Amino acid sequence: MPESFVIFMDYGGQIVINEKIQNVLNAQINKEFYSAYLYLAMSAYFDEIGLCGFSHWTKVQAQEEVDHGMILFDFIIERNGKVELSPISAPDVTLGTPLEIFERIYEHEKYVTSSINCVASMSDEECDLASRNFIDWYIAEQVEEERNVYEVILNLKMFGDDKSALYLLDKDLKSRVFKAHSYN
Ligand code: OFO
Repeated sequence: MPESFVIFMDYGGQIVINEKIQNVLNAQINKEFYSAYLYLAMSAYFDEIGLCGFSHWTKVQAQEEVDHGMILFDFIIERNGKVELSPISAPDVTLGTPLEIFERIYEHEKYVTSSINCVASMSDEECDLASRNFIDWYIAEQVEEERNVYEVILNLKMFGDDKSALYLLDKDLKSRVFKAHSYN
């Protein structure tokens, strides 16, 4: 019997989460909360420079990231696993123009996508189908997130130095509404 199957059971015969998957899910919780910090730092900066719509958009994104972390948290508990919270690093905030910041967001989301993909492949390798099924939601969510960020980048590139276009985009980003997701 492969080792990964043995650790599905605890001493009471209860089904528990695969330990390797538990570790990567715990690491993913940390990445989601770090993402929330990063977006909050950007939100504060946008507010400082008077781009209230950009500030609102990144603040809503921070709420979404907390949500993503909490869904992972609830899943580990649901699978009788152990949540392990590690320190959240201060965000490395090298701020610049809205375009530079959104390009940075895009790179960050691509990094998160690769991390989610690793959780999916590890779940396959470990035959942990419950986790594999669970992580599908994140895979779809990353496609949407990357696209949303990319659209803002396209707009910013198209507008160039046009301040009135930036003003209109700022107004548009202000309309973003936070939608809570949940596990279960
Ligand atoms: Fe920005 O994404 Fe979470 O998962």
